[in-house]
Amino acid sequence: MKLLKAKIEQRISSLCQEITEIYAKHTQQPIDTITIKHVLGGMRGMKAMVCNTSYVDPYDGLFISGYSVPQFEDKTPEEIFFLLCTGTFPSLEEQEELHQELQQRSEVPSYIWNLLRSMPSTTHPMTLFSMGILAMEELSVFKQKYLEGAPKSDYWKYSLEDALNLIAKLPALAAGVYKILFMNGELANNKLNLDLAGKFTHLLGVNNKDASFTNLMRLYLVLHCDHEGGNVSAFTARVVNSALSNLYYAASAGLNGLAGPLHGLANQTCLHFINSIHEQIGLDASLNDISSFVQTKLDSGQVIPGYGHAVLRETDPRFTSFMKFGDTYCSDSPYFKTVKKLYAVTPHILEKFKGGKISNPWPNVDAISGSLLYHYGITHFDFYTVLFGFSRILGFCAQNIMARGLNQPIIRPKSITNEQLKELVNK
Ligand code: FCX
Repeated sequence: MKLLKAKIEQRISSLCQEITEIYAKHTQQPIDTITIKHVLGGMRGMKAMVCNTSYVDPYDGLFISGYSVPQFEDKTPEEIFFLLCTGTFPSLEEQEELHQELQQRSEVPSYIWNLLRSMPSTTHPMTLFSMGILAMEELSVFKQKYLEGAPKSDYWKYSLEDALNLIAKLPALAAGVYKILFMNGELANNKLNLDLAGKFTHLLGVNNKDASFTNLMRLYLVLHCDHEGGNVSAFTARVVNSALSNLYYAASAGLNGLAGPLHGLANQTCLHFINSIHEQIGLDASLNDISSFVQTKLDSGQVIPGYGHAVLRETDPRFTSFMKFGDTYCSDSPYFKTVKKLYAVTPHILEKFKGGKISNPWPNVDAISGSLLYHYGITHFDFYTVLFGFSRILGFCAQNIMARGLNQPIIRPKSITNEQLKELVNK
């Protein structure tokens, strides 16, 4: 992986230089004010870390190295991983090198399958996926090199090794989890020379003759790859890796955060929500019926999954990107149609809810992704978060390769007690 390594090295060197200059001249310069709202409100919005892989604008959504969603939605997950790590799209030669690297590293050790098969069949797919990654931790090159006394300046190189080894195995691991839990458990040939999305759909064996399904998976893996540094899963992965726990530990931990219903699990919950509409009202529910359904859920204290966001203040461009795909390939799907109806009514209801307390009434990516997967025959909703996780690991890896390259220290914010808080506000 000579070419990828050289590009990352270049980027690290230039980012390091910038950071060194900023640090030397402005060490004590305030860039934000920490208020009580930040301290008691999940630190949302507080500028407290650097992340160069991506940035989320409240209105224009995700940017990867300056490229907005419409500018990268037609790329492959491999190209996006390259972009996250290096800040540039790969040349054809760089793409080929990365493809070969991933192809060579794709075999999942057999003990992982034994482990996953030994779990109760009621285990959540995300648990198996996270366990599988955690159990591969013994393969960590970083861990080995650290024990051998590798210099700090080389840490990112071993993180890169771990990243490639891990990412290469994700199609087989994710498809294997699905097959073990929902099919006959027999695993297909993982040796075929395919890209990440193609390999996943081939190994999954659901609808894999339909090229548009593989295209959907490509888009899915691209759109969920990263969402700057402060979201629950990426931040968790960063914190864990900052203790120099290797990328397998960090990715597994990040996935455990992604598994929450306020974060990645929302895509599963959205499908349950749509199903309840279909069961209680019917496939052809009118906009009025859907409005009443949403209002009733809100009145009973429930969250409307797929709507709202901690950072975004407009319709998530990732939602829009999936909408374009749905209009082209899934326009007859009752699930997709209900997503569109929900989009027509929900923001107006949320805007008024609790006297306008909701910061963002617009849909996020989770409001639509599952309806497209369902259309292509992935009907086990609880698997959807695994696919979110598969994609988000690209971001975890890139963020932590950068963090090690920039020699970022262990993350350790200070907590205070109520007593101390009272003293501070009464000063
Ligand atoms: N339905 C009902 N109430 C909602 C809501 C929704 N979709 N979104 C926000 N609210 C409520 C909050 O619960 C809060 O009420 P409270 O003060 O009584 O507790 C109030 O509105 C203000 O919250 P707000 O500041 O707008 O939002 P937060 O930053 O606190 O929370 C999330 C952001 C994403 C957690 C919230 O909007 C939510 O729960 N959405 C539904 C779940 C979801 O779609 N999650 C996926 C998000 C994302 F895309 C991802 O991480 O994958």
